[in-house]
Amino acid sequence: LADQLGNIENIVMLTTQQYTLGSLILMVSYGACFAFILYFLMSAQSLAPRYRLVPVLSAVVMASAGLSLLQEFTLWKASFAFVDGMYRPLAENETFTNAFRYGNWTITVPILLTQLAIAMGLKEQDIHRRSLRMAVPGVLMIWTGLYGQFGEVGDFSHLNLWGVISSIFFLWLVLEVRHTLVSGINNTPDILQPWPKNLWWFFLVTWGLYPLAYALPQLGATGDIVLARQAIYSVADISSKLIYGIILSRFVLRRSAFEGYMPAAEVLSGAPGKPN
Ligand code: RET
Repeated sequence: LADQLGNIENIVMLTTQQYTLGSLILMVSYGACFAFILYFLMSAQSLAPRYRLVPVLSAVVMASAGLSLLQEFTLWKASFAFVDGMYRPLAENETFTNAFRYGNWTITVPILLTQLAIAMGLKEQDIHRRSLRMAVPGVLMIWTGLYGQFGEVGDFSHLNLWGVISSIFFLWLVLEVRHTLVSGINNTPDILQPWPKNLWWFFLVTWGLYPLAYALPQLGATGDIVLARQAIYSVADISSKLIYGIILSRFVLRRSAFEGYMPAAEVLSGAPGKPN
């Protein structure tokens, strides 16, 4: 196995507790995604039309990530068999892999970045240009990482080489995201200026968790590492998609109000001469 590309999940044995915890982490992740689809769709109503796509796109991300994590959960269940008191890999001839996550990111990462350009109140033309300029390094980062993550087992030269290449695209992406935030700050009202600044740090910390999860197998192919990685992915997924979506939605709600937009229901209840 050692000189063959593969994932550490296929060479570790898990205790019952580790196996159950792994199922649980994946279940909470997809459950949270599905639960928030409705939340995001509902929050679109109270926004000025130009910002409505922000929560709608979050709902799309939730559906897409939810399905992908449900798939990881199902795969987890099919990949281990309980034999002699331990959960052993390669049950039902299935090999667990996190590679499907990368497929999901190919869809969600460009969407998350587009949401940022819309939320920063850029002109339509700039939204298209900035989104594209962020999506290109984003997708290249994911695909080089996808190829690299097959080298988790054995010597780590494949993992590290492609990890470095992917990180160069990540740095490029970070610069493009910064550019988007800086151009947006100019047309963000003064009292809302802390939002893009805080978003910048939130972005760096939450997206920075993914390369940590990628590098983790170098600490050893053990059940604890497998579990720690699922936990890091889960925290990263919930923050970079779900909490990020909530932050952006609240930000554009304030922007809408600042730009004089009032949701239909409030216009009615606040109308002169009507009792409240
Ligand atoms: C990889 C490979 C190793 C180097 C780097 C990586 C970065 C991954 C990132 C992923 C972000 C994913 C998101 C998904 C949301 O749906 C590919 C792990 C730098 C930053 C935000």
